[in-house]
This record gives sequence, C-alpha cells and structure tokens, in this order.
Amino acid sequence: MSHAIKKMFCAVALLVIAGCDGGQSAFSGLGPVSSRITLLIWIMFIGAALITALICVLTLISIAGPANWRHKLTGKKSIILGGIVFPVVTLTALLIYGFLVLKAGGTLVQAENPVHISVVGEQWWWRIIYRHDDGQTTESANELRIPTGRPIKIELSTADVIHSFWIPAYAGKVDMIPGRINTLHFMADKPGIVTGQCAEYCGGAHALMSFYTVAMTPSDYDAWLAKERANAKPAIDNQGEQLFLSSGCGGCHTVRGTQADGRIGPDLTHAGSRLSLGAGILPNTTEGFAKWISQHQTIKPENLMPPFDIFSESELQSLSVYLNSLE
Ligand code: HEC
Ligand SMILES: [Cu+2]
Repeated sequence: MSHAIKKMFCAVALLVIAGCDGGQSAFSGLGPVSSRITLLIWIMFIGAALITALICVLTLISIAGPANWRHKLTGKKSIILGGIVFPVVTLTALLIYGFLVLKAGGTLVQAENPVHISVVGEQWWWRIIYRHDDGQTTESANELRIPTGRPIKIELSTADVIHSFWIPAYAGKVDMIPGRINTLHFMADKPGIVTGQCAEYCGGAHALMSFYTVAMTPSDYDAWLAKERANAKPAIDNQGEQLFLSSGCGGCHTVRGTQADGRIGPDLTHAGSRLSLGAGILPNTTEGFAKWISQHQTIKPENLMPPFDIFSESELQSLSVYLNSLE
C-alpha cells in the first residue's frame, strides 16, 4: 500500500470508529427500548451485507461464469424466485418484525407512574418541561435530565414546524407534529451522558439543533430537580444582572426570581448549570456565553435571537459572568 492510500485508509477508519463512541449511536443500546432497536439494526446490517455479497457473486457468475450457470441465472425460474419471491418474503418478514419492535418499545416500559416530561421543538432549540407529581411544572431548555431505572414518558409537541426527537442511545425517533402530542417511552439503565439531535429537517439551523441527555441515579436526579425547580440565586455580579434586565433580554428569556419573564427563547434560570449553549453548540463557560451573545448569528446562522452588537468588552464580560453564575 502506498503511503497516501495508507493515510486515507487510516482517516476513513478513524471516522468510522469516531462514529461509534456511543454518544450518539443507535448501535449502543443503553436501555431496554433501544437494545431491541440495536438488535433490529444488526439483523438488517448483517442481512444487507450478506445479500450484497450474494448479488456480487451472482453478478460475477453472470459475467464470467461457465455457460450452463449463466443459462440457469437467466432462466424464468431464477427470475421469479430471486426477483419476486425472495424480496417479497424477506421484506414482509422484516416489516412485521419492525412493527413488533416498534410496538414493544412503547409497552415495554409503560408504567403507572412514569417520570413525566414534555419537550417542545422550537426553531432551533428544545423547550423542556418537567412535570412534578403535585401538578406543577418547571421549565428548562436544551438539556434533558432523567433518573436511571425508572420508566420515562416524554410528551412531544412543536411550537412551529415538524421536528423529530431522537436520542439514538435510548429510543427510536418520534416526530413532533403541529397540533399533535406524540408520546415516547424509554428507560435508561445506567448513569451517563449521551447526545440527541433533531432528525427532521426544520429549516435554517436544523443541523445545529442537538442536546445532551444526562441520566443520573434517582437520588442525584431528585436533588438536581429540586435545585432546578428553585428560583435563581440572587446575583453576585449585579452589573451583569442589570445589563440583562435593561437590554431587553428579559423580553424573550425567563430568569425565575427576577423581572425577566419572557417566553420566546430558552429559560435561563439555571442556564449556567447546563452542559452546552445554543442547543449543544457552544461549551457552557463564561467565554461560551460571551461568544453566544456577540457572535450567535455566525455560530448558529438564522437562529431567532436578534444580534446584539451593543455591548463593550467589559459589559459583555459582566453579562457572561452573570449568566454563567445562574447555576
Ligand atoms: C427576540 C427574542 C430574544 C431576545 C431579545 C434575546 N434572546 Fe437570547 N435567545 C432567543 C432565542 C430564540 C434563542 C434560541 C436560539 C437557538 O438556539 O436557536 C436564544 C438563546 C439564547 C441563549 C442560549 C440559551 C441556551 O439554552 O443555551 C442565551 C445564553 C441567550 N439567548 C442570551 C440572551 C441575552 C444575554 C440577551 C440580551 C442581550 C438575549 N438573549 C436576548 C431569543 C432572544
Ligand atoms: Cu430539525
């Protein structure tokens, strides 16, 4: 192998391996629902590979095989068996099996008292609403937190166009369709962090609409949820909070415990405690916030937050320190 080809081979191999790290892979079923999907994928993957190999062999025979083999291949019987019977039987079997997996996925973990969360797809971010046992709700955004070992029930809807909610490690895709609420059931086996992604083209920034899902032990989850439910702590950096309130941010964003009660953009009450900014796009750091506020239209083109070129370096810094302190 020449050097260049070796290099290319390595690059491709690396890409393939990188795609399998488990963070966003349907091959690494992390719960009872996705394990069944993973099995379906392997059956289809191996089946497709075998059929492709068979077709290659048949093609070679029909080009260069002995005359009597070639004659057999073009006979009526081979065409009916290979061209009609075989595909109809295998595809029908696969379809029925696929429907069974789909149906089992929902019923497998349905329970009397699931963890109940609503997710609303918005261009181009996720509104996440935790529904408490006492009927109250807590709103968050762009990050899903769930306890392990408990059935999760997610109600999916959309505020605008069709989106599709997909956490490959846990469950199949479910579309978010205007005027409808679709339900998704799944369960996480063990604590961990995986990513999810909008899986239905929904306009400009669709490719930049992802999110982290954090599975936590039930006690960690309860502690986290209590913290998430509480209002924001009073700001230490008052200048940052003042800038936030006086620049119009509160017209679109809520920070519970302050006057900011906008509902158009993501809830920022505990924005500093999330893993990412802008729906999985930037790291959640002071620099990340500064970058989002000053450059979000280049980082996530077409997103629906208006550009803000009004802040000086030091104002941007205070604003970012304030937002990052909202834990
Ligand atoms: C007109 C409404 C609007 C205004 C005003 C607005 N935003 Fe936004 N903001 C949005 C929307 C919509 C998003 C979601 C964008 C996306 O990810 O597609 C967003 C996203 C964000 C995010 C990322 C949130 C997350 O969950 O990761 C931050 C941080 C933010 N805005 C800060 C601000 C600050 C600071 C101001 C004031 C200087 C402000 N916004 C003003 C609408 C607005
Ligand atoms: Cu989308």
